[in-house]
Amino acid sequence: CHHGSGPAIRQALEGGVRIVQLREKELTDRCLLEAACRVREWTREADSLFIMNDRPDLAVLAEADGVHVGQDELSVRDARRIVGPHRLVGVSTHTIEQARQAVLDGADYLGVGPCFATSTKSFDQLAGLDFVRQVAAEITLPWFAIGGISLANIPAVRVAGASRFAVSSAICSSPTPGRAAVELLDELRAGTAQERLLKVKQHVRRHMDAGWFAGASDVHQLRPKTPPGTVIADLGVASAADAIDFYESLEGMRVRIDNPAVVDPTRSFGAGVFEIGILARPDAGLRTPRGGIIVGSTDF
Ligand code: TZP
Repeated sequence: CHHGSGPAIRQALEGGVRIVQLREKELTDRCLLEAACRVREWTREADSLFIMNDRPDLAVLAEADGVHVGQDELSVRDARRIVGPHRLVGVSTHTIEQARQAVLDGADYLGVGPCFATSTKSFDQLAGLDFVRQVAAEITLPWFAIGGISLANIPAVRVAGASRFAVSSAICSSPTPGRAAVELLDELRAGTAQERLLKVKQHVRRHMDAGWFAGASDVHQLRPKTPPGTVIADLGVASAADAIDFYESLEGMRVRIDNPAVVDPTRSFGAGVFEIGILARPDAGLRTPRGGIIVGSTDF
């Protein structure tokens, strides 16, 4: 950390971070335990969890809430023998086989990554978002996407299925760790394209019989040109990145393919996305008994 880990941790806690993992590779055992005891105090004051990296023995001595091990550290079972049944044991996983094994070994949560290249830790292979998708489809334990996570790529990782994230450099390498933490948490709360799509779907389902809905968007004027059964999802004013994100999540849903979909982020990307929606992605899997449905952003 630019500031030593202390200030970054305290500022991150002030910013709203609710779990801190102490990961210090260079300290002597004695200094590491002292650091762990300090982090324990700060996290306790902030009503946050404290996880000790690598060292179940120090997790117990520092009264941490749990310990996190990697594939080269003590196994989940051996870590559990030291920390007991009431502390959390988390494990880093880089393949779906390791994730399955972690579940069998009785881990409480998983780290899943690296999602992106990172200088914080070296890896032979990049697990990437394919691994995130595999875990999202299969693993029901809590899990955290990790490795190169930043403000910019959180939406992509969420679309891949992650809802929890662990970061190091995005906070610790920031000149303003507290602000970085706030921005990351805001991004998490903002809601994903997937979640927005779900809202559209729920709305459409609730109004199946109504046939279609009109919103204020220009794109609604184009309705006569769309094939019957078209779903027009009016995103309101969205950034181009949001629109693409949303559009990609339509593809990611793999729902039943029946009807055309038009994604319309008004006043930002409108015409372009309209074309993509009509020409390249004629589906949303939403069947309407009578004609097209237009979902206006004011409707949900
Ligand atoms: N385990 C998998 S990736 C990683 C660890 C410890 C590094 C995460 O750090 P950063 O800086 O957020 O990429």
